[in-house]
Amino acid sequence: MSWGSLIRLAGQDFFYPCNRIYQSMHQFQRTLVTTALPYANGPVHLGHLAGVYLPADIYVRYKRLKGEDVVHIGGSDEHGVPITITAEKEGISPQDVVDRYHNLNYDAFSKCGISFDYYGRTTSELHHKTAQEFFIEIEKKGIFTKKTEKLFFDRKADRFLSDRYVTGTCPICNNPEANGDQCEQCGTHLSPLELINPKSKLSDETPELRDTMHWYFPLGRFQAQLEEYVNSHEGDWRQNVVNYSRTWLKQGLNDRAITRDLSWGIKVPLNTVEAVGKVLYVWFDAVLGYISFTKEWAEKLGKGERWKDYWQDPQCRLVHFIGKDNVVFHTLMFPAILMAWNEGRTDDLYNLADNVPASEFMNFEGRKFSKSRNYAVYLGEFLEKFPADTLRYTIAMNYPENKDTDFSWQDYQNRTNGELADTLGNFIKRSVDFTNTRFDGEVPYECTSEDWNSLGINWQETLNQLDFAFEQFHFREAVSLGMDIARAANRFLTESEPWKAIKSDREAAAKSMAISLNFCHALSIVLYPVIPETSNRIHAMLGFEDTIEDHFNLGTSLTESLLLPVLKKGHRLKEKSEILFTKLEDADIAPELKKIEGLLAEAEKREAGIVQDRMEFKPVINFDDFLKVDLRVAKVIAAESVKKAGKLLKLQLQVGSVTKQVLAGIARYYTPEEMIGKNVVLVANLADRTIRDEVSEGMILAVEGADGKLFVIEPEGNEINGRQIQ
Ligand code: B3M
Ligand code: ZN
Repeated sequence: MSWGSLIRLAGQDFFYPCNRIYQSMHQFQRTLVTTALPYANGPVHLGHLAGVYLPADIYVRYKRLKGEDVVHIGGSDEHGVPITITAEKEGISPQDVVDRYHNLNYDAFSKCGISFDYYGRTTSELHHKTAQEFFIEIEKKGIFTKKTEKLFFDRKADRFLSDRYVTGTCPICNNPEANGDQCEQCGTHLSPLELINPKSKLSDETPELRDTMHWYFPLGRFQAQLEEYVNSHEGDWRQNVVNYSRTWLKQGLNDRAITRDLSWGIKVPLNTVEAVGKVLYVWFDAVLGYISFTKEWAEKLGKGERWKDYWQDPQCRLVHFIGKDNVVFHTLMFPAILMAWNEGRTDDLYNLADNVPASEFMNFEGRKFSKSRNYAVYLGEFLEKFPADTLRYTIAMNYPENKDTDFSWQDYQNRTNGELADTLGNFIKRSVDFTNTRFDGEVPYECTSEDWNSLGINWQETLNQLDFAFEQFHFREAVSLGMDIARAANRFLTESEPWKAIKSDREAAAKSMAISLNFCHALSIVLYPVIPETSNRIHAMLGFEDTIEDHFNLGTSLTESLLLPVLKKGHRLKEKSEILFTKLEDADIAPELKKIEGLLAEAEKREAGIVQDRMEFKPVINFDDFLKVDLRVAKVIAAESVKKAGKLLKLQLQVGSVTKQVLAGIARYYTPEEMIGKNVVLVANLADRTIRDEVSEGMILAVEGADGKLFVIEPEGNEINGRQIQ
């Protein structure tokens, strides 16, 4: 594909003519990159790395290479109910929990070369202050609303129970262990009040309903502004990001409670009776963490006001790297909070995100990562056994940009051995070794710009494509292009056979080596955003005393480093080469494969266990009882998702001459479009039920398969619509 694009390599602009499809409308002077703040409630795994931290790191490293002003802010999300639940389970304080995982995750990221400029914590004083300032500003403007609601209260524990602290039977699928916010079995989002037989997780008692007042953020007030904001990014945001946001916008935005009755969190900063015992909702504070951490970064630099250049100067581009499950918090909720701050002000106005490159998910050996089932490879543990760069490379090659991808040990081994060791590593080592032994460790020839095209690839076009790929978040393409260059260079060296040529035509051999060495250098730069440690080792082998980072910090232009060969005749290499990548033997990954076998066997056992449980049949009913159930074949003639109940589909069923509306908890497994036209089995004489203000006039039959996935039962046959099932 040819991208006719604008390439802005530091200091120089190249306009590529032809069909230029990308040119930033806005010329930004600097970039602020943020990465989702992982809950300090567990270790980060490879799925997190793939979706958020590695792509962000590749992006910021590339921008630094270009000499751009870029700051990468991340940190731990240290509030929220799951943290207090962990603390209670382990009998330690929430502070202990967050200390443990903050340090663990920060270490893992550092080992992985994720280059944060600052990695903060939402428990910091400055963050509490910042979040409270936002609350006060919005409260002062009268934007919040207050509502009194009935909430479950545990008398024994003497406290209100947030959603996660209540469990009970799911009204949709009868799962007896549904959570107050969601039923894990059918995926329906619930409110604790919808649970049948609610119980407190703290005391196992039946909680009582008590009145409690909370502050609400009226998202709907910003509906029009948010629509305009999202629409203005159609085309430059990923389609999934626009779609997720639009789904919410279409449903109409509602008030969201932004306070909770909890002791762990940021106190509501008011001296009123109402505020006693209330903290800010974790998502309200977490997104503001990006701002607080930028302030802390600036303070650490000794330039306290510098954070404003990144948040309040429209010349700064703001980019949030997140996973797809966090989209609306970053495209609707956070922007709405900032809009509320900005409203009526003329100074200290905040920028809204320019882009939100949300990833899809990377699975692990064909299944979803699951922290609760321990089906995961944790980053820190991985890096105790294997090097960071081979992981970074493999993950970049499987970047879940617009569809879910998979990490497998086999793929990791293949890429390490075939691509990194045999292609890249081998090319570099052969180039350096041969020059050392045959040319006394000196670049033996002065390459001309013509020689620079010897690989048979259009170099300028390749750089152009690379720039486009890095800038537009197409990281898989960027790294693939890098590896294509390595392949071409390796082929060039093999085909030019300097080891033979040197006997008859020393100058020809010298030329091949000089070209090869210059491509070693180019590869070290091009691949630096993905494999920075290796790039620096190549840099050292090529005889540079500094690091690649120093090089570019001192203002070396990327254009000069790549557009023409830079290693001049006579440039001295380091005397000794090193092996860049150690191949992975089958024996190295065998224990890992074994571990997965164990995990999969466990999962299967668990699933079989579910089937086992079901063999304990319900109490006997007599035939007449059974005959009371009227099962009919029905056809789905219309289907749509249900407002406020993301897991429900509203189906219109044709049953003979009658139509019925049924709400089914299957939205996670079927799109409305997939359902239309299907034959289903309907319990046609079930009493009506109202769920989320919608009437359901029956039920359709489905069966749960592996991983809790529901399959709708689809009867086949001719002219069976409306027929009774017997
Ligand atoms: N901690 C949720 C998550 O880790 C949340 C992200 C906050 S980003 C401001 O998925
Ligand atoms: Zn359920």
